[in-house]
Amino acid sequence: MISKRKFLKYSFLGTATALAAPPVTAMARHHTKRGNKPIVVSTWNHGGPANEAAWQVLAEGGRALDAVEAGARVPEADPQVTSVGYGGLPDRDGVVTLDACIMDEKQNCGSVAFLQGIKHPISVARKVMEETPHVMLVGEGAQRFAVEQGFEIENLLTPKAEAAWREWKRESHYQPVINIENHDTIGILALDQDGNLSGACTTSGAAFKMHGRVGDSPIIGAGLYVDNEVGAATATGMGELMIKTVGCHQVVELMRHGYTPEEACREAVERIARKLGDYKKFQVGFLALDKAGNYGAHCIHPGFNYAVRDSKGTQMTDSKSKLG
Ligand code: SD4
Repeated sequence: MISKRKFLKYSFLGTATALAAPPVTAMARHHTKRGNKPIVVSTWNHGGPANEAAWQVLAEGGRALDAVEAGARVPEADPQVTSVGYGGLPDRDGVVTLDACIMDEKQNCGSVAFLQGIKHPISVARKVMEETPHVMLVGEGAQRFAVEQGFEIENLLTPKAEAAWREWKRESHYQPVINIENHDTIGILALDQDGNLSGACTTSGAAFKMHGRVGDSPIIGAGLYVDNEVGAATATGMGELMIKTVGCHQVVELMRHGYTPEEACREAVERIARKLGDYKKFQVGFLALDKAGNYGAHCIHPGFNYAVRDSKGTQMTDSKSKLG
């Protein structure tokens, strides 16, 4: 007897194959037992401390939404993390501009983009979600809203980030670097004791980007997506590739059709590779968590890693990659 889940998976694979998608049936799986909750997963080495903050919330029976916000705030406040929040590398004009979004188990979401001078964009994104009828605020409007909500305007450009920008300006050569210092955007996904999922994503974006550039991280469906029936996904790397393929929405939809989190992330990378001819120049990493607490990742180039925290403890895992 073929189960309904398997039937859906294989019928979907049949359709996908007809559309030239290679089947991904023979992959190694990061399958944990059903019902591995609570659990939190997040991108890169800075995911470790972020997960610990999230775990404090989850272990006490708190909500996944509170957990992912608490976790995302850790690298946002850390001046040593040059890709998120305070201390983030600026754009070409020397201005730190931040992108973030958050999504809960009820399909609510909030987002800020091109936000300046506010250390915790993830908390502003949550305020957008909870205190406005909108999903996304950008730039000066987002900053004004943040101030109205009690956030302080601060100088986010640290001496370290400014020095890196001055060094970059000597040549002003814009070439995205794969696995910059082996840490990048934080995307964090949690499943709480009640079995609810939430996610958050926050970044200073691509270093030395054009002024006004917005990446995938604040775009629901591109840098983050949560569907409480199925699972959640987040992304890191060159955001333009995730926006062009609506990557995280795709990962969640693949899980809906029976792909494991790792298989779904792999297929999202494969789709980028099939559609975007210059994909080898960039890094992209997807990380996914399903409703049962199974997780997995996939990326283009080796070097992307992620942190997992559950009742068994903390672990860092290197993602499998398409190349290398
Ligand atoms: C962006 N995905 O702005 C984010 C940041 C990042 O390599 O991960 N950059 O495209």
